[in-house]
Amino acid sequence: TGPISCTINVCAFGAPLTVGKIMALLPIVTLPDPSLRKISQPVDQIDAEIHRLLDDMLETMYAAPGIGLAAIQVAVPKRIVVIDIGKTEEERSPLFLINPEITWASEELSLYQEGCLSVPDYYEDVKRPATVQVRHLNREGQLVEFKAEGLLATVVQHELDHLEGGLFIDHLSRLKRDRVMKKFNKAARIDEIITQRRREIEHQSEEAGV
Ligand code: GNR
Ligand code: NI
Repeated sequence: TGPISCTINVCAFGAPLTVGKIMALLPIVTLPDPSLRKISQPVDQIDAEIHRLLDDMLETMYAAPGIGLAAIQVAVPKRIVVIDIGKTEEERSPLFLINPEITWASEELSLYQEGCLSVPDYYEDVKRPATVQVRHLNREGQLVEFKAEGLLATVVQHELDHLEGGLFIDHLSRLKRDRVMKKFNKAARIDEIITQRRREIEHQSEEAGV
């Protein structure tokens, strides 16, 4: 998953020039990785490195595919979120939230079936405030506010949970949460056994001189 560059020959004689952004797909951290429980730190300066991270996160989210992504999900413990709930490529309108805060939440609740790229193939209903007021820095570093309702309100809250080390399964009953954790712990154990066995086999064939 190296960087993807777009090289366009803009001059018939000169050397090819790389035009546009060079972007990378970042690996997504999944359960039971304990780093998902870290508290993310505020961004103090929105520089080129942050812009690069925002672009890479957006590409990673679209490729997954997902409608939201917090930086901690790509192993960066910073208070950064990207969201795009557009259903088609034409409807795309990415939101970049830096140091986001919920300044108001409605008493009215709404129920959505949630999923998470860090909890693959598991979906469950979660009840959250139906409408929220969100304050954040945008890509340009301006302090802005917007009101979110419907699916957007749910996704914003799901992402802000990630910044505190939270996951949507924390909103479920202990029984359901334990069942999910157990499934992912077991999958990780089996994965570890397979990896170890593969190393042994590679080691043996090296010794045999194959
Ligand atoms: O892609 C995602 N879909 C989704 C659906 C319902 C509620 C929340 C989400 S967010 C999720 C991507 C993700 O894991 N973001 O952290
Ligand atoms: Ni998530």
